Amino acid sequence: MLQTKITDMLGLKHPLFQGGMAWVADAKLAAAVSNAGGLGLIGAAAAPADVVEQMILEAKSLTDKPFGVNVMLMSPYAAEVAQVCAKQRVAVVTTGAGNPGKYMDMWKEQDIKVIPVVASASLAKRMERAGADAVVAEGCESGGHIGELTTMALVPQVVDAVSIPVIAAGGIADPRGVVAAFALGAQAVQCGTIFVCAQESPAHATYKQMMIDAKDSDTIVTGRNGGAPIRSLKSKFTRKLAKLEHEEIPLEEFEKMAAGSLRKAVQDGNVEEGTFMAGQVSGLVKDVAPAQVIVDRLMSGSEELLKNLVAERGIRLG
Ligand code: TUI
Repeated sequence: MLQTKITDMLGLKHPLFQGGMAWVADAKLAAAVSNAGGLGLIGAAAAPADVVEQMILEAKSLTDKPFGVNVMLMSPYAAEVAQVCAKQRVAVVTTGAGNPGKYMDMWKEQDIKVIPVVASASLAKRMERAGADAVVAEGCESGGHIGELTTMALVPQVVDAVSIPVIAAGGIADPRGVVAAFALGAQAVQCGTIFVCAQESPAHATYKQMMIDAKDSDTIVTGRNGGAPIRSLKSKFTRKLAKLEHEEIPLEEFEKMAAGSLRKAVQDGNVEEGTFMAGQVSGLVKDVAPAQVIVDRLMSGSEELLKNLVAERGIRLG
């Protein structure tokens, strides 16, 4: 068993979070990951507060293990969702796409562990000062909304900037990535892309197959001009978005096209108008498997690799 400051803090079997992916990370997926010993997260994304509350209640009915909610701070419902998390006293809140400072006291009052996702060391420091229990340092290899720095550059600089534990995210989909994250100073990892292909994930069969078929360079970043860059699988639609962006069409027109495209990908498998968010490790995803199998493969492989790293890699010391 791999135990760290994060497994101690949250009472987890494994130092593994599942990403709070928009439309994908529902109650069933989060509960399945928590039941497998990781930390399942419900992705609130842009859902209204009552929908998020229903998902929390459903997850509570499916697991007695800790799970969390990811609050997407660019959502028009972020304030109400933040309140629902406090009311339901979820074990953990993670946040993305912004600064959760104004909600921190409310969550801490309910004994919720608050773990903001950061894309820079400076935000990590601000979050520590505001009372965060840990931070997720997410590199731009990730799917979805991303910052500028890679995981390899970001994680050690965040580790040096704060005293709270750091969870590494972005570009991690197998034991090699997990062990590398520990070497960078992380106390746990967060994986999103591999869980899109969990059997329990509600992602459309087309989305799962696209992920399995994807190779290393099959993701693309769109939306850099609008200030919310999104990494997703290359498709006719995302190539068109990228081209229009290059031609500098008005921002409103671009946003009109992008709006709703996440839902169309996950629920409808619509390749004409969908944005299939995915990380650069899509090429490492080989099959659809139960969450329990994904977690077990990742964590038992990581234990083995950590024990045998030097020998397995043919490295000679001294
Ligand atoms: O949030 C994510 N990934 C996401 S959110 C999402 S849904 C969405 N839809 C449309 C537009 C935007 C998002 C899909 N994927 N990851 C965590 C993350 N947070 N990555 C980067 C950041 C981040 C970036 C800048 C956090 C804070 C920040 O600056 C805040 C500040 O005030 O300094």
